[in-house]
Amino acid sequence: MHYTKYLLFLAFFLLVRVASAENGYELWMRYTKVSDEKLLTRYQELTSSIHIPGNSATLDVIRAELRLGIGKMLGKIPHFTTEATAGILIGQLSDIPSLYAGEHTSLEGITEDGYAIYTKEKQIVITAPTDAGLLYATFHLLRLIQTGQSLERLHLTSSPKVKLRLLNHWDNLNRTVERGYAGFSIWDWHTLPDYIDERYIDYARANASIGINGVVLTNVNASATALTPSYLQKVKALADVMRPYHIKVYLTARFSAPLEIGRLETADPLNKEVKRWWKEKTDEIYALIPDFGGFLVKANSEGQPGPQDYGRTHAEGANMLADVLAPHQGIVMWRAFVYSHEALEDRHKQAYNEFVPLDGKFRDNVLVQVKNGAIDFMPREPFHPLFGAMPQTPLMMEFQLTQEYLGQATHLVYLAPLFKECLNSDTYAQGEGSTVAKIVDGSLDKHRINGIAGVSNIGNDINWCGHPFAQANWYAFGRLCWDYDLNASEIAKEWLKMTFSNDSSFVEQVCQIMMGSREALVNYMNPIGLHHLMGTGHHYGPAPWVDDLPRADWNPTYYHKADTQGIGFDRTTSGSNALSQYHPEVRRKWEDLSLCEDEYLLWFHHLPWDDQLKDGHSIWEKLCESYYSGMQSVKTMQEVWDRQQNKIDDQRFKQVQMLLAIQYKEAKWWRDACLLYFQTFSGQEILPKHEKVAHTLEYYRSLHFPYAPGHW
Ligand code: GCW
Repeated sequence: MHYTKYLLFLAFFLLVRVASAENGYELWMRYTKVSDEKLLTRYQELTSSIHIPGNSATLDVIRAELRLGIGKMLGKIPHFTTEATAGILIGQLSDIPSLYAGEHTSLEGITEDGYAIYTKEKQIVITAPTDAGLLYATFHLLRLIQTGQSLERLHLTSSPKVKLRLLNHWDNLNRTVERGYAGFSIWDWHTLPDYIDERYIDYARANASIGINGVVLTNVNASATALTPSYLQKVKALADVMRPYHIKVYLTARFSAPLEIGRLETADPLNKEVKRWWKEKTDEIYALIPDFGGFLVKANSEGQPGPQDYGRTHAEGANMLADVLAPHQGIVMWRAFVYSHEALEDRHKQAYNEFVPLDGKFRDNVLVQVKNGAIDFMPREPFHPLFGAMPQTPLMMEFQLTQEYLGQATHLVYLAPLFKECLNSDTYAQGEGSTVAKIVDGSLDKHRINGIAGVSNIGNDINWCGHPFAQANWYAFGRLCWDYDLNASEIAKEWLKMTFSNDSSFVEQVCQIMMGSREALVNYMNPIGLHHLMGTGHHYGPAPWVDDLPRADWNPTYYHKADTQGIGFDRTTSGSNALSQYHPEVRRKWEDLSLCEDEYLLWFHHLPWDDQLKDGHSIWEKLCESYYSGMQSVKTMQEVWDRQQNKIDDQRFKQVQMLLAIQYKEAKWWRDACLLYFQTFSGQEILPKHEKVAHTLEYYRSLHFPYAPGHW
């Protein structure tokens, strides 16, 4: 008897725990039951029957998503009918009965992938020029329900601002992920093509829900094996999964593939045999995957092979591939992340120097893919000078979602403000208002193709991204590719509601944590324009003292240039003059110390320790204030988070709580290690009002992390 009671108690306990446990797998597509009774009844009335005329694989996934989403949120699976009078009508204009044509059904101004959702009398009508638009509209409708919004008198239209909205996976064929902090690759190459993991489908759903329409499956540090026949079968299997979700697959092309898997003696892009090899390879791919997207290429960068190995230019390499892809409507995304082994030039300048002379020389199915900043995805970088310098070439933006330099797996950092800061920057390429966004979306220079890529932060961790809040960066990336004018805090709120809870105090408070998180990290890692201070190889933790790597520009000391006189990289005319690569209005602002924002001071200037800033602080004081305030912000994040207990499930509450504790510890580590080190040059005290540092500089210098993740 006693034993039975115990079992009952245990069962009850487990039930409660399971009920309040969430592992994050469902991302922002949890579709939790609507709790507001009034709203629930109204939603149920409006969605009880749905008519979707027409047949296609995409329409099938729309039906499946509605069944799942509405079924879970409203407790009633909608009835799919062929009655034109159904509560919801979803179809391309040509499939919608003529009865519904009229003023509201005009798709004027709606571009490919766009859609309209409106109320006509008592019916919700969803229409679009393509099935893809209908799919995006369906997710929009579900989002309205998820976030508790009214479905009455809808009248909205939406079109993406950018055509190619891509994730770049830096996933290797052995399933390690370069700079991946969320486990191993989600692509299980070994069991493909026969075994289709449910996860591939959920991945496609998640991407479609935020408008992502392309996926580069493989690392830019590429393996030619991905192009061999047996791997292409695997790629085909993934392409088949993605297709109904309007997602194209792309591959990275290793430039030396003709040598490695083609048994040719050269990979010279002007060689006839080489051209033929790529043509046949490309035709082979398209025979399997008729809508294959194209190739992403990292060439002559960090030891990767490329056209320069044969005395050819980047344009000659890119064009050779572009020519074989063109008949299939494929594209080449050629990366501008290059810095030469020989050049002693400031690394900031090298991509510009190599690529600007090639403007106008690329085929029209080539995009040059440029990182947001000239160094490498630092917590804060000024925009890359290539934006605005190659008007005849479509420049594709490359952001990094995986947090290589932003706390990796354990720091809560919401990246939408970083993305927007770059996209909103004014290049002055054609006078005021020539923002990076207008260059990237092709509107400034009238380009036919345009795109944004994000280096994925996805792995096989149960919650996909490692940190529960890293999911927000995947989400916000997709939403901003669709419309970069969306507000970062609105996106955060939308994501919080769907991912955690509609509780308004939770959403408000946690949104504040998210919105301040990137600035906090900049302060405790890389304040006032410092950059590249991280540990060698794995890039984990602070190591500003490193000065012994084989290439000068791999060393943190190359970037901060601290000495007893001062600190910072002089990129003005008295230094590397990297500023000369920007348009005059931009250059003048950053050159002039009275105009340059504090955020970029040490990025562009080498300044004496006692130099006075606008706020009255000396450089040394400002460094101290920033490092201490960054760490203090993390403390505040923790306090705010602690108040959210019981507003969300225990499991994710505790996960984030533990991760914030790590973030706090690491913020302190960055602060102490950097200040102690820079103090050896400034010779000045850390003011007594500040908490004492925990260890000696020798201690911080002695730390080693042989198994830090992401370094393969
Ligand atoms: O950010 C650096 C990374 C490398 C990466 C390289 C690149 C894929 O440390 O791991 O390689 O940039 O973008 O090519």
